[in-house]
Amino acid sequence: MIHTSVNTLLNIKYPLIQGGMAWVADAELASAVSNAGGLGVIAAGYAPEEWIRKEIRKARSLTKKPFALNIMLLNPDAEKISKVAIEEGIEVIITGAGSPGKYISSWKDNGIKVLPVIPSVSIARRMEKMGVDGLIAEGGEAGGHIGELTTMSLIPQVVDAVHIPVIAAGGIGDGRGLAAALMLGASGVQIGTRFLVAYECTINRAYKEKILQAKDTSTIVTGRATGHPVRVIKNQLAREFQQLERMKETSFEEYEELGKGSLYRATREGDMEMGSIMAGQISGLVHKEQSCREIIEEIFSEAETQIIEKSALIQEKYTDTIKR
Ligand code: TUI
Repeated sequence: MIHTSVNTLLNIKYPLIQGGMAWVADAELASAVSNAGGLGVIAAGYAPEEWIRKEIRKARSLTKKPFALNIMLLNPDAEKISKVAIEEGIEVIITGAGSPGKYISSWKDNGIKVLPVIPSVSIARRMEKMGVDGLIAEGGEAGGHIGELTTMSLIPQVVDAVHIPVIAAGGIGDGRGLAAALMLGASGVQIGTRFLVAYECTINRAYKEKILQAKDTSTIVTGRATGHPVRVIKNQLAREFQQLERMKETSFEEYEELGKGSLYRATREGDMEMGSIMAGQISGLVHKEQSCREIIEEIFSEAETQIIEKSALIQEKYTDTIKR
């Protein structure tokens, strides 16, 4: 069994956190992941306060296990969402796209564990000083809003810089990815893209088909010029974003106008041309639909096999001829 500090910290069977994907991660997905032994996550994203409260209550009715709320800090309503989380007795808060500094004391006072997503060593250090419980270090292979570094370079550098558990995210989609993340020093993984095609994931059918059909080069990063780079599957909207970026005079407002509501259009309405199909580079590896339980159990059994096989290579004194 793969058992780390993350199992103990979060009181879960497998050190795996589901990605907090906005307009994707609802009560149904979160409770399925938690019931399967991972940490399910409801993503607040840009959703209305009442939707968030309703999903938290629904998840409580679907699982007795802990689950998290992901608060995307670019949302101007983050303060209100923080209040909802406290009122509803959320056990774990994951933050993205900003610093949770001003909320930490009230979250800690309410016994909430805090795990920020971070894209660099300097931000990791700053958040450790704020008293967070662990860090989710996310490489640019991930879908959605991303940082500059790759998972391979980011994880070991963050692990060396801090004394709290580090969870790896970005580009991890199977047991090999999990085993590699553990080798880099991570104590767990956060996986998003693979759960997009879970039976319990309620997004539009067309979105799932895009992931199932994706290949290694299907995603691109748009919005670097705005300072908010976002990884998406290529489509008409992504091409229009790229065109705007080539025209230097394009204002931030023009980007915003093109992006507004685009994630909802893709995930819920199935608009595959003018919707924003956020997904990670590992989409090319995701070929089959499964239940959350099948996904998680397969990932962990594959990682265990990988670790046992690779250590057998060493024990057999093949140390200088490792070819696999
Ligand atoms: O947040 C994400 N991924 C996301 S959020 C999202 S919703 C969205 N919709 C439209 C446009 C943009 C986003 C879709 N995907 N990942 C976590 C993440 N956090 N990646 C990078 C960061 C991050 C970046 C800077 C965290 C902290 C940070 O700086 C904090 C500081 O103190 O400066």
